[in-house]
Amino acid sequence: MTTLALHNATASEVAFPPTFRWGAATAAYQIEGAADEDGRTPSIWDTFSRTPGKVRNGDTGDIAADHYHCMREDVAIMAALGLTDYRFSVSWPRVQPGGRGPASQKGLDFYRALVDELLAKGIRPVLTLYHWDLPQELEDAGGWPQRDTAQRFADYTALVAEALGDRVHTWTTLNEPWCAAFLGYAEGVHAPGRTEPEAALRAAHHLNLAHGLAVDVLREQAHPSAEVSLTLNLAAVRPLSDSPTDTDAARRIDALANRIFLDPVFHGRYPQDLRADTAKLTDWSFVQDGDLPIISRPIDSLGINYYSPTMIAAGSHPLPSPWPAAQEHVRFVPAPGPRTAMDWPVDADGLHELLTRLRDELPDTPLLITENGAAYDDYADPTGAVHDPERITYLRSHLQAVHRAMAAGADVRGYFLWSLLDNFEWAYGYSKRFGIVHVDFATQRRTPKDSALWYADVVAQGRLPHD
Ligand code: IFM
Repeated sequence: MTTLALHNATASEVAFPPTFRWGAATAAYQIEGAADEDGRTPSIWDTFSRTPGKVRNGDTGDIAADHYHCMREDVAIMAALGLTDYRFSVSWPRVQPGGRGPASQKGLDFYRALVDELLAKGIRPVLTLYHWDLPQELEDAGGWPQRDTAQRFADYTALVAEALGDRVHTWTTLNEPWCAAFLGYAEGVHAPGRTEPEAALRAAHHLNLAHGLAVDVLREQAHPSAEVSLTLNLAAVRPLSDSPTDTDAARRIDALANRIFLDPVFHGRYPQDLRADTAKLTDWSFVQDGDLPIISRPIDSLGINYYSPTMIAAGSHPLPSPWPAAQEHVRFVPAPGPRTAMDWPVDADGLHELLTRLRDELPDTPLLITENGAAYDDYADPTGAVHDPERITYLRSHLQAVHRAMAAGADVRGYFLWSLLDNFEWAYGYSKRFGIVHVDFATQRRTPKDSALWYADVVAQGRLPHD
Protein backbone atom coordinates (compact mmCIF):
# COMPACT_ATOMS: atom_id res chain seq x y z
CA MET A 1 0.00 0.00 0.00
CA THR A 2 2.71 2.41 1.03
CA THR A 3 4.85 1.72 -2.00
CA LEU A 4 1.91 2.03 -4.38
CA ALA A 5 0.82 5.37 -2.93
CA LEU A 6 4.36 6.64 -3.13
CA HIS A 7 4.61 5.56 -6.75
CA ASN A 8 1.45 7.42 -7.65
CA ALA A 9 3.23 10.68 -7.04
CA THR A 10 5.31 12.21 -9.82
CA ALA A 11 9.04 11.76 -9.51
CA SER A 12 9.67 15.21 -8.05
CA GLU A 13 6.82 15.00 -5.57
CA VAL A 14 7.29 13.94 -1.98
CA ALA A 15 3.82 12.55 -1.29
CA PHE A 16 2.79 10.37 1.66
CA PRO A 17 0.02 7.76 1.83
CA PRO A 18 -3.45 9.07 2.74
CA THR A 19 -3.37 7.02 5.97
CA PHE A 20 -0.09 8.58 7.10
CA ARG A 21 -0.36 9.93 10.65
CA TRP A 22 0.68 13.56 11.07
CA GLY A 23 1.30 14.61 14.63
CA ALA A 24 3.17 16.74 17.08
CA ALA A 25 4.58 15.68 20.43
CA THR A 26 4.99 17.14 23.90
CA ALA A 27 5.74 15.84 27.40
CA ALA A 28 4.01 16.55 30.69
CA TYR A 29 6.82 18.13 32.69
CA GLN A 30 7.93 20.22 29.73
CA ILE A 31 4.59 21.96 29.17
CA GLU A 32 2.03 21.44 31.92
CA GLY A 33 3.19 23.59 34.83
CA ALA A 34 0.68 23.44 37.72
CA ALA A 35 3.38 21.60 39.61
CA ASP A 36 1.65 21.80 42.98
CA GLU A 37 -1.99 21.77 41.89
CA ASP A 38 -4.77 19.26 42.50
CA GLY A 39 -2.66 16.95 44.62
CA ARG A 40 0.33 16.53 42.30
CA THR A 41 3.48 15.65 44.24
CA PRO A 42 7.09 16.29 43.13
CA SER A 43 8.80 14.16 40.53
CA ILE A 44 12.55 13.74 40.24
CA TRP A 45 12.50 16.63 37.75
CA ASP A 46 10.93 18.98 40.29
CA THR A 47 13.67 18.09 42.74
CA PHE A 48 16.44 18.26 40.17
CA SER A 49 15.35 21.55 38.63
CA ARG A 50 14.99 23.13 42.06
CA THR A 51 18.57 22.13 42.90
CA PRO A 52 20.90 25.06 42.24
CA GLY A 53 23.22 24.61 39.28
CA LYS A 54 21.38 21.72 37.64
CA VAL A 55 19.25 23.61 35.10
CA ARG A 56 20.27 26.67 33.12
CA ASN A 57 19.07 29.94 34.72
CA GLY A 58 17.56 27.95 37.58
CA ASP A 59 14.51 27.31 35.39
CA THR A 60 11.90 24.80 36.57
CA GLY A 61 8.74 23.26 35.14
CA ASP A 62 6.60 24.93 37.84
CA ILE A 63 4.69 26.96 35.26
CA ALA A 64 6.23 25.88 31.94
CA ALA A 65 3.78 26.57 29.08
CA ASP A 66 0.88 26.40 31.55
CA HIS A 67 -0.74 23.73 29.40
CA TYR A 68 -2.64 22.48 32.45
CA HIS A 69 -4.72 25.64 32.19
CA CYS A 70 -4.35 26.35 28.45
CA MET A 71 -5.15 22.82 27.28
CA ARG A 72 -8.27 23.72 25.28
CA GLU A 73 -6.48 26.53 23.48
CA ASP A 74 -3.63 24.17 22.68
CA VAL A 75 -5.94 21.50 21.28
CA ALA A 76 -7.65 24.19 19.19
CA ILE A 77 -4.23 25.06 17.77
CA MET A 78 -3.63 21.39 16.90
CA ALA A 79 -7.00 21.25 15.19
CA ALA A 80 -6.25 24.42 13.24
CA LEU A 81 -2.99 22.83 12.08
CA GLY A 82 -4.95 19.78 10.92
CA LEU A 83 -3.00 17.28 13.04
CA THR A 84 -4.36 13.75 12.88
CA ASP A 85 -2.56 12.65 16.06
CA TYR A 86 -1.21 14.23 19.24
CA ARG A 87 1.49 12.60 21.34
CA PHE A 88 1.52 13.68 24.99
CA SER A 89 2.69 12.16 28.24
CA VAL A 90 0.96 11.59 31.53
CA SER A 91 2.60 12.94 34.65
CA TRP A 92 2.93 9.98 36.99
CA PRO A 93 2.92 12.06 40.22
CA ARG A 94 -0.17 13.92 39.02
CA VAL A 95 -2.25 10.77 38.63
CA GLN A 96 -0.66 8.69 41.40
CA PRO A 97 0.88 11.09 43.92
CA GLY A 98 3.87 9.51 45.59
CA GLY A 99 3.97 6.70 43.04
CA ARG A 100 1.97 4.20 45.10
CA GLY A 101 -1.61 3.62 46.07
CA PRO A 102 -4.83 4.84 44.51
CA ALA A 103 -5.20 7.25 41.64
CA SER A 104 -5.86 10.93 42.06
CA GLN A 105 -9.17 11.43 40.29
CA LYS A 106 -8.42 15.13 39.88
CA GLY A 107 -5.17 14.29 38.18
CA LEU A 108 -6.86 11.78 35.90
CA ASP A 109 -9.61 14.30 35.17
CA PHE A 110 -7.10 16.50 33.41
CA TYR A 111 -6.16 13.68 31.02
CA ARG A 112 -9.80 12.60 30.62
CA ALA A 113 -10.61 16.16 29.56
CA LEU A 114 -7.61 16.29 27.22
CA VAL A 115 -8.51 13.00 25.56
CA ASP A 116 -12.15 14.06 25.21
CA GLU A 117 -11.11 17.36 23.70
CA LEU A 118 -8.81 15.63 21.21
CA LEU A 119 -11.44 13.11 20.19
CA ALA A 120 -14.03 15.85 19.79
CA LYS A 121 -11.67 17.50 17.32
CA GLY A 122 -10.94 14.26 15.49
CA ILE A 123 -7.35 14.00 16.76
CA ARG A 124 -6.05 10.58 17.84
CA PRO A 125 -4.59 10.52 21.37
CA VAL A 126 -1.10 8.97 21.52
CA LEU A 127 -0.30 8.61 25.20
CA THR A 128 3.16 8.11 26.66
CA LEU A 129 3.13 6.69 30.18
CA TYR A 130 6.67 7.65 31.16
CA HIS A 131 8.50 10.68 29.90
CA TRP A 132 10.98 10.90 32.79
CA ASP A 133 8.91 12.26 35.68
CA LEU A 134 9.39 9.52 38.27
CA PRO A 135 7.64 10.32 41.57
CA GLN A 136 10.33 11.53 43.97
CA GLU A 137 9.25 9.00 46.62
CA LEU A 138 10.16 6.17 44.25
CA GLU A 139 13.58 7.68 43.68
CA ASP A 140 13.97 7.97 47.46
CA ALA A 141 13.29 4.22 47.57
CA GLY A 142 16.08 3.59 45.05
CA GLY A 143 14.68 4.78 41.72
CA TRP A 144 15.03 2.82 38.50
CA PRO A 145 18.08 0.84 39.70
CA GLN A 146 15.66 -0.71 42.19
CA ARG A 147 13.66 -3.61 40.75
CA ASP A 148 10.46 -2.70 42.57
CA THR A 149 10.15 0.49 40.49
CA ALA A 150 9.19 -1.66 37.49
CA GLN A 151 6.29 -3.13 39.44
CA ARG A 152 5.26 0.32 40.62
CA PHE A 153 5.17 1.36 36.95
CA ALA A 154 2.91 -1.56 36.10
CA ASP A 155 0.51 -0.53 38.87
CA TYR A 156 0.50 3.07 37.65
CA THR A 157 -0.14 1.84 34.10
CA ALA A 158 -3.21 -0.02 35.35
CA LEU A 159 -4.61 3.17 36.87
CA VAL A 160 -4.18 5.12 33.65
CA ALA A 161 -5.49 2.26 31.51
CA GLU A 162 -8.56 1.94 33.70
CA ALA A 163 -9.35 5.62 33.24
CA LEU A 164 -8.50 5.99 29.55
CA GLY A 165 -8.27 2.49 28.13
CA ASP A 166 -11.36 2.86 26.01
CA ARG A 167 -10.29 6.08 24.28
CA VAL A 168 -6.55 6.18 23.71
CA HIS A 169 -5.49 5.10 20.24
CA THR A 170 -1.80 4.44 20.87
CA TRP A 171 -0.08 3.68 24.15
CA THR A 172 3.64 4.25 24.46
CA THR A 173 5.09 2.72 27.57
CA LEU A 174 8.39 4.62 27.81
CA ASN A 175 9.96 7.57 26.09
CA GLU A 176 13.71 7.29 25.51
CA PRO A 177 14.69 4.90 28.32
CA TRP A 178 18.32 5.54 27.31
CA CYS A 179 18.06 9.09 28.62
CA ALA A 180 16.29 8.02 31.80
CA ALA A 181 18.94 5.39 32.55
CA PHE A 182 22.19 6.88 31.29
CA LEU A 183 21.74 10.65 31.49
CA GLY A 184 19.93 10.25 34.80
CA TYR A 185 22.05 7.62 36.57
CA ALA A 186 25.45 7.58 34.82
CA GLU A 187 26.24 11.08 33.57
CA GLY A 188 23.92 12.81 36.02
CA VAL A 189 22.93 15.66 33.71
CA HIS A 190 19.28 14.65 33.94
CA ALA A 191 17.23 13.87 37.04
CA PRO A 192 17.94 12.32 39.45
CA GLY A 193 21.52 13.42 38.78
CA ARG A 194 23.34 10.27 39.92
CA THR A 195 26.73 9.28 38.53
CA GLU A 196 26.74 5.53 39.15
CA PRO A 197 27.50 3.56 35.97
CA GLU A 198 26.52 0.17 37.36
CA ALA A 199 23.24 1.57 38.66
CA ALA A 200 22.57 2.96 35.20
CA LEU A 201 22.78 -0.52 33.70
CA ARG A 202 20.40 -1.83 36.32
CA ALA A 203 18.10 1.12 35.59
CA ALA A 204 18.11 0.23 31.89
CA HIS A 205 17.10 -3.34 32.68
CA HIS A 206 14.34 -2.28 35.07
CA LEU A 207 13.04 0.19 32.50
CA ASN A 208 12.91 -2.66 30.00
CA LEU A 209 11.11 -4.79 32.58
CA ALA A 210 8.69 -1.96 33.34
CA HIS A 211 7.94 -1.73 29.63
CA GLY A 212 7.15 -5.46 29.40
CA LEU A 213 5.00 -5.45 32.54
CA ALA A 214 3.10 -2.45 31.22
CA VAL A 215 2.50 -4.18 27.88
CA ASP A 216 0.81 -7.03 29.76
CA VAL A 217 -1.37 -4.58 31.70
CA LEU A 218 -2.35 -2.73 28.54
CA ARG A 219 -3.21 -5.93 26.69
CA GLU A 220 -5.55 -6.77 29.52
CA GLN A 221 -7.07 -3.38 30.19
CA ALA A 222 -6.86 -1.21 27.10
CA HIS A 223 -9.27 -1.51 24.21
CA PRO A 224 -8.35 -4.52 22.04
CA SER A 225 -7.85 -2.24 19.05
CA ALA A 226 -5.39 0.00 20.92
CA GLU A 227 -1.85 0.07 19.59
CA VAL A 228 0.91 -0.63 22.13
CA SER A 229 4.32 0.87 21.45
CA LEU A 230 7.67 1.91 22.86
CA THR A 231 9.72 4.95 21.88
CA LEU A 232 13.52 4.75 21.66
CA ASN A 233 16.01 7.45 20.80
CA LEU A 234 18.11 5.13 18.69
CA ALA A 235 21.52 6.42 17.69
CA ALA A 236 22.48 6.51 14.03
CA VAL A 237 26.00 5.37 14.84
CA ARG A 238 28.74 6.04 12.33
CA PRO A 239 32.38 5.03 12.81
CA LEU A 240 34.79 7.79 11.77
CA SER A 241 36.75 5.32 9.66
CA ASP A 242 36.69 1.61 8.90
CA SER A 243 39.73 1.02 11.09
CA PRO A 244 39.23 -1.83 13.58
CA THR A 245 39.49 0.54 16.55
CA ASP A 246 36.94 3.03 15.21
CA THR A 247 34.49 0.30 14.22
CA ASP A 248 34.92 -1.32 17.63
CA ALA A 249 34.20 2.03 19.33
CA ALA A 250 31.05 2.37 17.22
CA ARG A 251 30.04 -1.18 18.10
CA ARG A 252 30.29 -0.37 21.82
CA ILE A 253 28.03 2.67 21.43
CA ASP A 254 25.60 0.75 19.27
CA ALA A 255 25.35 -1.83 22.07
CA LEU A 256 24.79 0.75 24.81
CA ALA A 257 22.51 3.06 22.87
CA ASN A 258 20.53 0.73 20.65
CA ARG A 259 20.89 -3.00 21.19
CA ILE A 260 20.50 -2.76 25.00
CA PHE A 261 16.83 -2.00 24.22
CA LEU A 262 16.21 -3.52 20.80
CA ASP A 263 17.61 -6.96 21.60
CA PRO A 264 15.64 -7.67 24.79
CA VAL A 265 12.43 -6.11 23.47
CA PHE A 266 12.46 -7.77 20.07
CA HIS A 267 14.64 -10.84 20.56
CA GLY A 268 14.37 -11.64 24.29
CA ARG A 269 18.11 -11.42 25.06
CA TYR A 270 20.82 -8.94 25.96
CA PRO A 271 23.72 -8.68 23.50
CA GLN A 272 26.70 -10.84 24.46
CA ASP A 273 29.15 -8.10 23.51
CA LEU A 274 27.37 -5.65 25.83
CA ARG A 275 27.63 -8.11 28.71
CA ALA A 276 31.32 -8.63 27.94
CA ASP A 277 32.06 -4.91 27.58
CA THR A 278 30.47 -4.14 30.96
CA ALA A 279 31.70 -7.25 32.81
CA LYS A 280 34.00 -5.26 35.08
CA LEU A 281 30.99 -3.27 36.32
CA THR A 282 28.36 -5.97 36.68
CA ASP A 283 27.63 -9.65 36.17
CA TRP A 284 24.08 -8.74 35.08
CA SER A 285 22.61 -10.86 37.88
CA PHE A 286 19.87 -8.24 38.12
CA VAL A 287 18.35 -9.97 35.07
CA GLN A 288 16.19 -12.60 36.74
CA ASP A 289 14.69 -15.76 35.28
CA GLY A 290 11.49 -14.89 33.48
CA ASP A 291 12.36 -11.22 32.87
CA LEU A 292 13.25 -11.54 29.20
CA PRO A 293 10.02 -13.26 28.13
CA ILE A 294 8.13 -10.39 29.76
CA ILE A 295 10.30 -7.72 28.17
CA SER A 296 9.88 -9.28 24.73
CA ARG A 297 6.09 -9.34 24.63
CA PRO A 298 5.02 -8.40 21.10
CA ILE A 299 4.28 -4.75 20.49
CA ASP A 300 2.42 -3.14 17.62
CA SER A 301 4.87 -0.47 16.56
CA LEU A 302 8.21 1.06 17.47
CA GLY A 303 8.56 4.81 17.96
CA ILE A 304 11.83 6.40 16.95
CA ASN A 305 13.07 9.79 18.08
CA TYR A 306 15.75 11.17 15.81
CA TYR A 307 17.60 14.48 15.86
CA SER A 308 21.14 13.95 14.55
CA PRO A 309 23.69 11.20 13.88
CA THR A 310 26.51 10.14 16.19
CA MET A 311 30.05 9.95 14.82
CA ILE A 312 32.37 7.71 16.83
CA ALA A 313 36.11 7.12 16.89
CA ALA A 314 38.47 5.29 19.19
CA GLY A 315 39.57 7.48 22.08
CA SER A 316 38.22 8.40 25.45
CA HIS A 317 35.24 10.26 26.80
CA PRO A 318 35.52 12.47 29.89
CA LEU A 319 33.87 11.45 33.15
CA PRO A 320 31.12 11.49 34.23
CA SER A 321 30.04 9.72 31.08
CA PRO A 322 26.69 8.33 29.98
CA TRP A 323 28.51 5.32 28.50
CA PRO A 324 29.28 2.81 31.28
CA ALA A 325 32.57 1.02 30.63
CA ALA A 326 32.82 2.46 27.13
CA GLN A 327 34.24 5.83 28.04
CA GLU A 328 37.86 4.56 27.87
CA HIS A 329 37.30 3.39 24.30
CA VAL A 330 35.20 6.00 22.53
CA ARG A 331 35.41 9.57 21.40
CA PHE A 332 32.55 11.54 19.85
CA VAL A 333 33.58 13.43 16.75
CA PRO A 334 31.68 16.57 15.81
CA ALA A 335 30.00 16.07 12.45
CA PRO A 336 30.50 18.79 9.84
CA GLY A 337 27.76 20.99 8.42
CA PRO A 338 25.01 23.23 9.76
CA ARG A 339 23.95 22.99 13.38
CA THR A 340 20.87 23.79 15.42
CA ALA A 341 20.74 25.98 18.52
CA MET A 342 21.49 22.79 20.52
CA ASP A 343 24.74 22.60 18.52
CA TRP A 344 23.42 19.34 17.04
CA PRO A 345 24.37 18.69 13.41
CA VAL A 346 21.61 18.80 10.83
CA ASP A 347 21.91 15.52 8.95
CA ALA A 348 18.76 13.93 7.58
CA ASP A 349 20.70 11.01 6.11
CA GLY A 350 21.08 9.69 9.65
CA LEU A 351 17.32 9.25 9.84
CA HIS A 352 17.31 7.41 6.53
CA GLU A 353 20.11 5.14 7.82
CA LEU A 354 18.16 4.32 10.96
CA LEU A 355 14.93 3.60 9.13
CA THR A 356 16.53 1.33 6.58
CA ARG A 357 18.42 -0.49 9.35
CA LEU A 358 15.11 -1.12 11.15
CA ARG A 359 13.50 -2.18 7.88
CA ASP A 360 16.16 -4.88 7.66
CA GLU A 361 16.34 -5.86 11.33
CA LEU A 362 12.64 -5.62 12.28
CA PRO A 363 10.83 -6.19 8.99
CA ASP A 364 7.51 -6.94 10.69
CA THR A 365 7.42 -3.93 13.00
CA PRO A 366 5.62 -0.78 11.85
CA LEU A 367 7.57 2.36 12.66
CA LEU A 368 6.49 5.78 13.87
CA ILE A 369 8.77 8.78 13.97
CA THR A 370 7.63 9.91 17.42
CA GLU A 371 9.99 12.90 17.61
CA ASN A 372 11.96 14.92 15.11
CA GLY A 373 12.63 18.62 15.07
CA ALA A 374 15.09 21.34 15.90
CA ALA A 375 15.72 24.22 18.30
CA TYR A 376 16.53 27.63 16.88
CA ASP A 377 16.76 31.08 18.46
CA ASP A 378 13.28 32.16 17.45
CA TYR A 379 11.71 35.46 18.42
CA ALA A 380 8.55 37.39 17.59
CA ASP A 381 9.31 40.30 15.25
CA PRO A 382 7.67 43.74 15.74
CA THR A 383 4.60 42.56 13.81
CA GLY A 384 4.29 39.56 16.14
CA ALA A 385 5.30 37.04 13.46
CA VAL A 386 7.92 34.35 14.14
CA HIS A 387 10.01 33.52 11.09
CA ASP A 388 11.92 30.24 11.42
CA PRO A 389 13.20 29.33 7.96
CA GLU A 390 15.96 27.06 9.34
CA ARG A 391 13.36 24.88 11.06
CA ILE A 392 11.40 24.55 7.81
CA THR A 393 14.60 23.53 6.03
CA TYR A 394 15.31 21.00 8.77
CA LEU A 395 11.80 19.53 8.67
CA ARG A 396 11.72 19.39 4.90
CA SER A 397 15.00 17.50 4.67
CA HIS A 398 13.96 15.04 7.36
CA LEU A 399 10.57 14.38 5.80
CA GLN A 400 12.34 13.82 2.49
CA ALA A 401 14.54 11.27 4.26
CA VAL A 402 11.46 9.54 5.69
CA HIS A 403 9.91 9.44 2.25
CA ARG A 404 13.07 7.99 0.70
CA ALA A 405 13.20 5.31 3.37
CA MET A 406 9.55 4.45 2.77
CA ALA A 407 10.17 4.20 -0.95
CA ALA A 408 12.99 1.79 -0.05
CA GLY A 409 10.58 -0.37 1.94
CA ALA A 410 10.64 1.04 5.50
CA ASP A 411 7.17 0.65 7.02
CA VAL A 412 6.79 4.15 8.48
CA ARG A 413 3.23 4.91 9.50
CA GLY A 414 3.50 8.43 10.88
CA TYR A 415 5.58 11.44 11.83
CA PHE A 416 5.37 13.48 15.03
CA LEU A 417 7.17 16.72 15.09
CA TRP A 418 8.97 17.79 18.27
CA SER A 419 7.51 19.93 19.49
CA LEU A 420 4.10 21.49 19.33
CA LEU A 421 5.05 24.24 21.78
CA ASP A 422 8.21 25.91 22.99
CA ASN A 423 8.82 24.28 26.35
CA PHE A 424 11.13 23.37 29.22
CA GLU A 425 14.11 21.75 27.53
CA TRP A 426 15.35 19.81 30.57
CA ALA A 427 18.83 20.93 31.71
CA TYR A 428 18.69 23.80 29.17
CA GLY A 429 15.55 25.22 30.78
CA TYR A 430 13.69 27.68 28.56
CA SER A 431 16.82 28.72 26.64
CA LYS A 432 16.05 26.37 23.73
CA ARG A 433 12.94 26.64 21.62
CA PHE A 434 11.83 23.49 19.81
CA GLY A 435 8.20 24.49 19.19
CA ILE A 436 6.44 25.17 15.94
CA VAL A 437 4.27 27.38 18.12
CA HIS A 438 6.10 30.17 19.92
CA VAL A 439 5.30 30.61 23.60
CA ASP A 440 5.89 33.92 25.32
CA PHE A 441 6.54 32.51 28.78
CA ALA A 442 5.76 35.86 30.46
CA THR A 443 2.23 36.07 29.03
CA GLN A 444 1.66 32.46 27.85
CA ARG A 445 0.70 33.90 24.47
CA ARG A 446 0.92 31.30 21.69
CA THR A 447 2.00 32.33 18.17
CA PRO A 448 2.27 29.75 15.39
CA LYS A 449 5.67 30.14 13.76
CA ASP A 450 6.12 30.04 9.99
CA SER A 451 7.04 26.36 10.41
CA ALA A 452 3.61 25.66 11.90
CA LEU A 453 1.93 27.17 8.85
CA TRP A 454 4.26 25.18 6.60
CA TYR A 455 3.51 21.96 8.49
CA ALA A 456 -0.23 22.61 8.31
CA ASP A 457 0.14 22.82 4.55
CA VAL A 458 2.11 19.54 4.47
CA VAL A 459 -0.57 17.83 6.55
CA ALA A 460 -3.42 19.21 4.43
CA GLN A 461 -1.75 18.20 1.15
CA GLY A 462 -0.13 14.98 2.37
CA ARG A 463 2.97 16.03 0.49
CA LEU A 464 5.85 18.49 0.78
CA PRO A 465 5.31 21.79 -0.99
CA HIS A 466 7.78 22.63 -3.74
CA ASP A 467 10.65 24.90 -2.60
O1 IFM B 1 12.85 17.76 24.64
C1 IFM B 1 13.34 16.48 24.39
C2 IFM B 1 12.27 15.44 24.64
O2 IFM B 1 11.77 15.52 25.92
C3 IFM B 1 12.84 14.06 24.45
N1 IFM B 1 13.51 13.92 23.19
C4 IFM B 1 14.44 14.97 22.81
C5 IFM B 1 13.81 16.33 22.97
C6 IFM B 1 14.81 17.43 22.56
O3 IFM B 1 15.95 17.37 23.35
